[in-house]
Amino acid sequence: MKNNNRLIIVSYRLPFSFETAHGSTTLKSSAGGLVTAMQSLDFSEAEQKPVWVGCANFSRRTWEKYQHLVNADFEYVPVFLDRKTQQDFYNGFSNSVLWPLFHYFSTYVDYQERDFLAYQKANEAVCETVAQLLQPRDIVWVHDYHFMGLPKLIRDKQPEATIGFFLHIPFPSYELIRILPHKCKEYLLTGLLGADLIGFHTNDYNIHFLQSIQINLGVQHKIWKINYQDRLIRSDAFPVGINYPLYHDAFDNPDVVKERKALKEAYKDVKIIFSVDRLDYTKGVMQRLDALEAFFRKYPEWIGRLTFILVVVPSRDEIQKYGERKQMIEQAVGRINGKYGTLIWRPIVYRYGSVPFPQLLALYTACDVALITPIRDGMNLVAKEFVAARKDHQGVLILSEMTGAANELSTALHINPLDENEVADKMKQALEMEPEEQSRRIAIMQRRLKDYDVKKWANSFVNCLLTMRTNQHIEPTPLLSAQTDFSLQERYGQARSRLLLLDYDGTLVNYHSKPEQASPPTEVINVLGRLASRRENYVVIISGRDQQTLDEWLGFLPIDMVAEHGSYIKQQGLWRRDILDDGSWKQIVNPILDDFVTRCPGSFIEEKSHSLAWHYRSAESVTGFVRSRELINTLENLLPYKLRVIDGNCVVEIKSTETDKGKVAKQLSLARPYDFVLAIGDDRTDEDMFSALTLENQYTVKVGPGTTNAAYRLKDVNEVLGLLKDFTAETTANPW
Ligand code: GDG
Repeated sequence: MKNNNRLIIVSYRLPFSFETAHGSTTLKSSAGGLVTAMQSLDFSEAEQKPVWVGCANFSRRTWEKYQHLVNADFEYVPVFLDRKTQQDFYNGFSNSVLWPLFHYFSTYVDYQERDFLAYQKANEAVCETVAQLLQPRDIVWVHDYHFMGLPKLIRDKQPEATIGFFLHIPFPSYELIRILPHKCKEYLLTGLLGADLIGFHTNDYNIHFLQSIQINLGVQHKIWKINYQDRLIRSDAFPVGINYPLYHDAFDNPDVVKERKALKEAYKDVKIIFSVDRLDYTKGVMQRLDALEAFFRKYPEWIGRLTFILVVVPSRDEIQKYGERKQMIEQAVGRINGKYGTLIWRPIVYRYGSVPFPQLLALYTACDVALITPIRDGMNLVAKEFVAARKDHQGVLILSEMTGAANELSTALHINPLDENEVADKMKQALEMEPEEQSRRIAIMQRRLKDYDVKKWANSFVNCLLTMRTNQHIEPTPLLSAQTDFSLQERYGQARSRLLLLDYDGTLVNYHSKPEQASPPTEVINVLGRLASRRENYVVIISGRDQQTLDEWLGFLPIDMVAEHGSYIKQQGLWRRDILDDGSWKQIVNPILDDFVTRCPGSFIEEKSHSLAWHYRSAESVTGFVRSRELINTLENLLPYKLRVIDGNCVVEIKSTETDKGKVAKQLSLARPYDFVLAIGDDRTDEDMFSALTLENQYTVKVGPGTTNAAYRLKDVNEVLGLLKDFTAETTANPW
């Protein structure tokens, strides 16, 4: 990485540990996807040595005595947690709650309050360490589910810090996130929102995250950009790559060649199927063994003609679910070997323990088939490494469609890991595949892996993070009342022809739990009447309401009106329809809304000529909000019907895309050469109007808080009425 910002990596694990045997201590490298990815980065052109902060699984004394054994690529900073915190944080909340939940193993979740406290404590301890190291131009890159609270903790201490977060495991559907106690959800999601950039392996994970913050925190996004507490945050997909040349060139590495020769010799009479994973229930090892059994059952002619080399790397063995898994795997291996093996042939060669790099590469390059069957996997680097290693363009990859890698490795044989018959059939297809076909498939995948390798991944993440930082601060929309060098009243006073576009609900009158009761008070009628009586003024009420209601409430005033967001326009006393939509889509949408009314007590449907609105203002607030998110998700499938779903203020409205307030506002503003155009509104639909009016003499005002395209803001309905009254009290003599 070529960069003059120092990189501080934070991950649970440091890439090494110390092992003491027979009185001597040696350094042991850690295996695992994250470590592999980080160690593949090239910092030779970086101006400052990168720092790696992680939890120590060795004592302070060991570190002081043996830190000289560690390579000098990084400045390593271990964080020492007390044993209990470490245990509850790592084995507890991280690996008995987050890991199973995020991999959709919700029944494996074992939530304990003390573990969550330890998780917070560990995040705080790491935050302390990072805060002490942090210099102004540093980039902090936090990795994985162990430290989801960390970005916010760092941000609270150092508001100007540049912080990225990358999740190496799946981010599950919000339905899974719902399972977590409220305080955990809030801690984790607001924790992540402390970052400037949040990265995931796939778009699906990103969308799940965005839905979760919307549903749980009410935080919206606009095309992957989140405006949160006046900061702009981006969340996006960055599929992790591998160090392509390392794996590709290893084919000719003398140690690998030697090991491969030995393997080929040992297995010269059989085909080799290979797999390697950490011992983890997500990796689908049991399903793989079931599939092997199914394969021998279905295709007995293969008995005695293949060997499955199964390498399982120890992992998290203090957690019961992992210990159990080991026993289950070993029993299944014993059963299959006992059932199908002969005195001179064993179907499975099982190794429990990690293998050195040359041996791993020899296995990648000697095998005929790599069988990778996770039930869920954020990415899966093994699949990518296998493909990259095949410089000979031979070998077939069988890959679970439940891995993030399946998105990129399109010419692998994809399988559903639960379908043992399908896996068995694909094994047969792989074992019998012609060399040309193998080569064609491998070549396509290699191109992708070579183009988007680990360096590209890290660079695109860091560059995107730096860009976010540069564009970061959002100027909050200024309050009209706080303007010192600009007076809207003055501009109004100086203008000789004015167009006033005023939204109704939430702008001229406050929201009412029953919309039909929000009739205009005398104060509003008076102010509108006075404004409309000035010959320079053209006053238009631009609303989502229907014509009848607007007519009944305001029809006697000398003003024009726009109903149903532009579907009807009343000018010179006559209503005209401005839309072709025949409303036939309502037959489809109405039953869906009915269902939501039943499931959300207090909500109701309002039917208008060209739109349907589901109001949830009177429903219990959390239920209403959650149901509204569900409804929006459901309705998104209707977009082919040329419908627009508007996420309004306690209302979800469905209308034709033919017209909106923006189109009408533009049309009205162009009808005459006005020298003062003012649009005031409070809701999502008014944003169309604000975006459409951008000329110098066009003034847009949003009522209330929230992101907006408007140029100014007023606090509430009272301020709107105050402004309009100021206009009517205008004494400035018109020069014309
Ligand atoms: C997490 C996510 C995501 C394994 N055994 C040996 C060994 N390894 C190396 C492999 C590979 C890495 O460990 C395993 O990576 P995976 O991606 O397959 O799986 P996780 O450890 O679960 O990683 C995963 C990853 O993070 C990166 O974001 O892909 O979805 O779960 O590099 O080569 N290396 C050696 N001997 C072994 O025995 N030398």
